[in-house]
Amino acid sequence: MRTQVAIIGAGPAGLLLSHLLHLNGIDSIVLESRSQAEIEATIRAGVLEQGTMDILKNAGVGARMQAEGALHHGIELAFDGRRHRIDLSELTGKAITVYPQHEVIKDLVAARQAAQGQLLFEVSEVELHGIDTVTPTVGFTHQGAATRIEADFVIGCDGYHGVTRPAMPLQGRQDYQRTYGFGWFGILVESAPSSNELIYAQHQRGFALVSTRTPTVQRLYFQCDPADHVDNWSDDRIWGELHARLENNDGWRVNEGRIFQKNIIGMRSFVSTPMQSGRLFLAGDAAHIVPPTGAKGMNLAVSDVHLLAQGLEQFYHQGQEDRLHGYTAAALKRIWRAEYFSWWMTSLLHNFTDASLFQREMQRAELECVVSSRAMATALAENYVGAF
Ligand code: RFL
Ligand code: PHB
Repeated sequence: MRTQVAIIGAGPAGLLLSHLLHLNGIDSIVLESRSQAEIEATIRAGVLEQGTMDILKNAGVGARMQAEGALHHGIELAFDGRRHRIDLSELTGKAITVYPQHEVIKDLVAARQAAQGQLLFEVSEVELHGIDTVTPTVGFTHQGAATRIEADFVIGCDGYHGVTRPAMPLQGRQDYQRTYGFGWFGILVESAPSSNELIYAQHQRGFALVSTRTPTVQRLYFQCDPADHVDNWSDDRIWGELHARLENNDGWRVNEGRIFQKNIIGMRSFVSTPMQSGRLFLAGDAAHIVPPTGAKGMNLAVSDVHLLAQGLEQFYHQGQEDRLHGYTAAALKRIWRAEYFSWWMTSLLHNFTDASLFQREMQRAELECVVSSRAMATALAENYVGAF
């Protein structure tokens, strides 16, 4: 098989890149290790920045997002028994949209398939060769047959556990990493929304987050031990924990409902540089991870591939490579900003078991500053909506 751009991974990064290239007349093949049904059912992100919405809209894949996504103009921060609204739109002129990542995936898969794009599911044994030449190849197995793609470029969009980052030459690599001693317990619930806006709660029992998916499905999270197991958490125990962390005596309550999914996710900050070597480029979670507190991961994946698509377009249509050469530097500006914000939101809102009494007071004082100083609230809002 021969193509211009071989893309590994059909997450938001790989699918959007393939679609953006197609709009520019550039041919690609996407290789995905899971099935179409699986990628379209995996529950992950929910918050899209305005810039992400604009990219999806301009690429002609935003119709359902605009019709079904919910525009949110603010978020709430809860601590010390009180809730404080951060008015994102008033402070920044921008808003966010709550539209599930797997719906974005469905829209992108439909667009690629409608354009007869080559999207191969359930591939295995993906191997990269010759990335330091101008004719890299990708070997893989599909439907029992060993196959090979010859391409001009290979783009690693295969997430944190993929095969493309380990294929990068070790010389000159620098990884940056921070792990947190806690995770998030996430549930999906059949109920009406408990709140019109997302609630980020800091509590002595640990962080909790009220988010939403649709008018009838809600997404809730609470800080937990990353080594804990979902089987240790009965529905009653989960509701007890959420009520304790989210409610006070103002009468507001979290709506209970049938819990139909439970999972535990770890939290880490991670950046691997450079994001390119020869004809191999990395985008999205393959190159960097943020803890979910700032809701930035998918938005970063979208902005990476937006930059890459521009670089590849310049290469093919103008015969110039400076955008591709500058990809890592351009992408990292936004990535470090999002790493900083996600780390800061995580530090502001979670319980750190090793925190001293002094550090706990600093955390509370910082929360007070954020909700009482317009300047600090604006800084949070700008970072949250992605106005940078
Ligand atoms: P993905 O989505 O991980 O996709 C990678 C794809 O590559 C496939 N793959 C391979 N394919 C072929 N060969 C191989 N060897 C392969 N190895 C892997 C995988 O099967 C997969 O389909 O990476 P991508 O495209 O970079 O997208 C990143 C986002 O998915 C991620 O950053 C977000 O989900 C993070 N995130 C959030 N981001 C936001 O912007 N807003 C949010 O509100 C938000 N909430 C979240 C989140 C992530 C969460 N979890 C589960 C970590 C909430 C949660 C709970
Ligand atoms: C979600 O709805 O999954 C979600 C929302 C906000 C976050 C993280 C996840 O910060």
